[in-house]
Amino acid sequence: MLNRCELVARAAYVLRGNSTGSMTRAAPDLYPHQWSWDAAFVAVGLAHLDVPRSCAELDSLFAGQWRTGMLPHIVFDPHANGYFPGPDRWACANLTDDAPTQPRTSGVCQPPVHALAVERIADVAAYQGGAAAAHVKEWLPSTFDRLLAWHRYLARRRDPDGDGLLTVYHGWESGMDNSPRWDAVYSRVTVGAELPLYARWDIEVVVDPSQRPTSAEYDRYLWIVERLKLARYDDAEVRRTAEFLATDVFASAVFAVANEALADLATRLGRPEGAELREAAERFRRGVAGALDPGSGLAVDTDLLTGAPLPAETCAGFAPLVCGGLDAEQEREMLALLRSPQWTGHPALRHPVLPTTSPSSPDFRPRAYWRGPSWPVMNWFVAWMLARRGVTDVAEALRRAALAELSEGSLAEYYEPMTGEPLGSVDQSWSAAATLDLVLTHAWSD
Ligand code: 2M8
Repeated sequence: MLNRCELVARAAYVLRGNSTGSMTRAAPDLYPHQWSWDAAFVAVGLAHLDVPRSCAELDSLFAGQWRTGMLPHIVFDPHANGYFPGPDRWACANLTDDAPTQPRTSGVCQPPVHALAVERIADVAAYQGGAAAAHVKEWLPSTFDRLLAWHRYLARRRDPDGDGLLTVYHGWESGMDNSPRWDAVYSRVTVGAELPLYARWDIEVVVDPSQRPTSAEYDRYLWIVERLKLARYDDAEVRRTAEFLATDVFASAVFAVANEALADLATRLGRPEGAELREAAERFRRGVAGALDPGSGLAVDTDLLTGAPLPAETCAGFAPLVCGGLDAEQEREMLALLRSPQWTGHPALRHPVLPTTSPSSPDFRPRAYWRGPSWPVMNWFVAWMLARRGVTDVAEALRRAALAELSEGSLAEYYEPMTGEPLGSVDQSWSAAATLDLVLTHAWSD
């Protein structure tokens, strides 16, 4: 077990090792490119070490921003090979002028945590003062513009009817790829014989296939990519032809609170968009609160092709705790559920962390990627959002549990929640970032 100082040193070493100079690989072998929400989280970790490098991380990601404002889920490193599907399979710039030709990118997006990362980076820089604070002051105005374009893309194209819930076109967009949240939606996706052949990279790196999605799941992932390509990644055409179309309650909660952070930034920069952003924050907060399922006590996604709710006992159901919006009693009940034996209070858990699926659910698989393991990045993010909303006792309990899990030192992508066994990739960048922020923010905010 590493102590706090050793953990911080280890995390800094991992981020240094995964850096190509201006971008950080999400993981050394499994994910040799820059992923969107990973990059935002990594930038927060880096801020504690080197503020200009942290800003450069986000600049590198934003270099891949589409003309529509969409921030793609992968910005490919031209010097890295291996990962599948790579830029040739996505073929974005061949199919639409909205995609940049350089850097090459994927054609879907991920949860919009970026404005929250920028808020945190600005706070860390302000704490450090001097050159760090001066650097961020220079960097913020152009970053605000890029974030605004990203938020307008989401508000307009991913919630065209204004009900305060973002639409996703692929499970990858949720970041929780094989979560039981999406089982019913995927079960209706029929893979055509014309799916081009492919070879998976992930199971070359993670040799125990039970820790990764199945082949049948991968076929569907790749099939949806082909459907998006047929629609030339055009949002209206995708909606018209999609086989996978759902609301994402967790991404919507992220978006609510990210709009609030961006509105605060607008005020700070004297920009006129503050009211528009606060209105968006309220609209999505209402949308998320309205998705509460009184039966399970969790918020649920909706299958937009059938109109059916998608009940699942996953960590995404706690979305209202990320953004607020419940009435006082509902909030109390949701916090009690979070701490109950169904979740962080489950007696068999090694640490009181938040597993990705409830250990009491029939869907729970303790080693299977987003179907049960505990993810340091989720524990950190939920603790951070709770603390941001002033729910400090629950945030602190989660923070301690996350650090206890991480202190075995491999900074794994995810953990078997009953045994604490590290799973997936080791030296995962966002687990290192989580470690740095969980230890160091606490140190300076005390
Ligand atoms: C995982 O997703 C990628 C596809 O985007 C994969 O499995 O190949 C997810 O955990 C996702 O949330 C994460 O951003 C990405 C990189 O860490 O890996």
